[in-house]
Amino acid sequence: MADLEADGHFVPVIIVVDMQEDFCPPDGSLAVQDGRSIAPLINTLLSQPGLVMRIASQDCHPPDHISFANNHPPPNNRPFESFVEMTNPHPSPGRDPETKLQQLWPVHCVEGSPGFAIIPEIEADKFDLVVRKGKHPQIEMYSVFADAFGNIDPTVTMQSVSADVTSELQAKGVTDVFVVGLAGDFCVRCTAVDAVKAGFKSWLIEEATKCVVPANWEQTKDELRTAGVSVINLDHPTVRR
Ligand code: VGL
Ligand code: ZN
Repeated sequence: MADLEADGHFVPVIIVVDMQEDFCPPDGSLAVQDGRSIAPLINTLLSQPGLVMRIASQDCHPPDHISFANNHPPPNNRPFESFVEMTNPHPSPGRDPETKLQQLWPVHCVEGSPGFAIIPEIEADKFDLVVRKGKHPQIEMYSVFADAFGNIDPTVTMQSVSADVTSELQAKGVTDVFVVGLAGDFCVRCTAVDAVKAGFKSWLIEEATKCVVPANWEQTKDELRTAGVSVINLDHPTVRR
């Protein structure tokens, strides 16, 4: 990471997103192809000196979470395929549209279940903070910074997430956020985009993520770059905005 310090002031953190059993083969209910294989690289990144914080997130849902296909009636309840309307239970004027289409998933990462656990291949003792997100039954939360409606009021977001990550990073004077983990096209993408929105330089390390739908990754990368995220490769930490 030393070669990224070009413009002087560099206070980096890493956010390791959702390296949980349910997102990993062989048994995860929402297993991402080769998801487990990125653990050694993530451990290497975690041991880089100079990181002021090492943060993990855990997807953390109640059994009645809106994203679970089996919480909706047929026929529109096919995991991966169906979408349902999700309404912001905390409307506030002048904000994002108050309904969104929510993609449905198999039951995953139910708090306390085996699939909720961070995989043992990850050196979890290195984390300073473990953030649990997606706790509110009626709201999806892919990003560790904000829920699907962009709610930012702590009285609202703290029903969804266990920590106010933006404030934690600001308190440490963080400049740069490195995002890795699972899944590249969902929680990693949303976290990297929201890091930009929160005012940080946001880097997504391509070799340290895997996608639910790998075929869409090239397009996802274009969208990430448009949103201001630097998608980088470790052997070529070149920025293409
Ligand atoms: C995720 C789908 C549903 C993720 C979480 O961690 O990318 N994807 N919940
Ligand atoms: Zn989830």
